Amino acid sequence: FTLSAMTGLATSVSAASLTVGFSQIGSESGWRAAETTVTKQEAEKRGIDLKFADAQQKQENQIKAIRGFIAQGVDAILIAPVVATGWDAVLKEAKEENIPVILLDREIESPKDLYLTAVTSDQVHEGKVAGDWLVKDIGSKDCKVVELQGTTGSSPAINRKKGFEEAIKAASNIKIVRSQTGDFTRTKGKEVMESFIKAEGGGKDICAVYAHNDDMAVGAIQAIKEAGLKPGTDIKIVSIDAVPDIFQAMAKGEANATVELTPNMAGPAFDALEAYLKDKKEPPKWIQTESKLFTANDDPMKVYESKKGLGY
Ligand code: GZL
Repeated sequence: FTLSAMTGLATSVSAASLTVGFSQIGSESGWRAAETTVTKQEAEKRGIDLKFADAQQKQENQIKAIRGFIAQGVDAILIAPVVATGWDAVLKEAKEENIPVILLDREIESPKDLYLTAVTSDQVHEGKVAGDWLVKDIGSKDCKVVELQGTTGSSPAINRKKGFEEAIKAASNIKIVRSQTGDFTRTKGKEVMESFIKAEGGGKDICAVYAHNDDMAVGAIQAIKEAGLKPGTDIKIVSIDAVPDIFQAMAKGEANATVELTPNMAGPAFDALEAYLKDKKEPPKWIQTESKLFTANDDPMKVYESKKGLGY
């Protein structure tokens, strides 16, 4: 091969590259920011032309962006759906134009023929892993838990609550006494935790916080410290995502456990899309990513270092 022939080959392949629209929820958490970074890296690696739209966590902005992608005639659409309902109409419009849709990191309640596949973790399992850790850590001690829920109506908020409640059901000594959404953000997580502390004897009656993501847990840690209590010892902290900052907190003894969620949903999504478009290979309706428990005993600063460069 001469160099020019090689370059020619390369450009001809990239000329046939795909154009994919990505309707992203927003940047409400460190994990979400990492997912955006990794999705752009995965597209770049494959020579995919990615059209990115940030919805600032509003479903109507996502639907507008999806309609824009359909009008542009993109080859496929990625959606991280902020909530689980209200997608049927716009997904039918994409289907009418034969534009395959892939869901990232959250499920929806629409009929499964309206999307090609969903790349998500098992969020009920995540909640169960978190609850099982707490049951083991607490033993037979009476424990009042406060819960910081994710975005109301989102599949992770619904499923993580369900899984955690399943895990603690048999432990009559462990009770969720307060539960409210912190919308997956640090700011809201801190605000809601402040109200829980006020309502529960200045916080001394609270034994543990279960936060549906690490960002809300980090907000709660701040509120607990400002109330003069020690997060990680006076009040146990268990959450989900495994973002770098939760490992820094663990290293300081201020957090106890997290369930890992990979920000790389796009890799499996693009692989399934290319197999579908090139060889008409139908993927399964669900591509599951794994969930791994990390605690303060797992060398947190080593894990923290390993997560550098992923765009958190
Ligand atoms: C879960 C994902 C959640 C993350 C949060 O799969 O949708 O959204 O756990 C993010 O950090 O806001």
